[in-house]
Amino acid sequence: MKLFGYWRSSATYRVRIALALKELDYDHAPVNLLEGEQKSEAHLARNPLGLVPALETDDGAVLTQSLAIIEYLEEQFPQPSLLPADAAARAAARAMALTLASEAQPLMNLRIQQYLKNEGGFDADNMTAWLNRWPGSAMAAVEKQVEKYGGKFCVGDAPSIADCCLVPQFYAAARFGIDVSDFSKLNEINTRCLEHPAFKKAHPDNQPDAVKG
Ligand SMILES: N[C@@H](CCC(=O)N[C@@H](CS)C(=O)NCC(=O)O)C(=O)O
Repeated sequence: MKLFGYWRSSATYRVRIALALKELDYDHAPVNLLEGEQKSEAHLARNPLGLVPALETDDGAVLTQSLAIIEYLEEQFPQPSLLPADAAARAAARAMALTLASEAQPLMNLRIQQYLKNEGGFDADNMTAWLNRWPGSAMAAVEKQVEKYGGKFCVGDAPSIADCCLVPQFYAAARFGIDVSDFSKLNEINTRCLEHPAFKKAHPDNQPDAVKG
């Protein structure tokens, strides 16, 4: 398999965590977002939305959308499972993943921040307020869900698709100044995940295209 992505992209990071938890090998194919490579003809052929990640499978299929890719990996490589056995817990894990991937991260994406700055006249303070208001409130909702379903990880005591989304969201929150100090359960789980070997392997700093310093 070949993963087209970017070291600091949250959505790519989610897929890297899933691949690492399932101990799957793959090739890295960096797409440099700061140089606009996501809008190149070659990448648009992979993903017409002009976003990363995209996963090329061993059969030559090219998959997009991080959660769809993780569900594909789950179906093709079921063990260890990233979905809880209990149906309600499984729905909770998917709900947390969706809240982070569709309610939080899209509102802090590069193209959105560029639009707010260049066409919306946002200065640094407006941007911080936006990020805390929208992605921050989605994270607050996940804190409540984790209070109900969480254990050592977001749902129960094993890493799931929800943790694949939580850790990249924390990484992005730190980069962009979202205050996470009220999210005590999420902080505890994020810290535990960061000590897990699969999450370490998937960390942005440990990627071949990482820019040091
Ligand atoms: N819903 C998509 C989101 C993908 C996405 O937003 N990717 C970002 C990086 S995390 C991107 O490619 N941004 C490029 C840009 O904004 O131009 C997924 O989960 O895969």
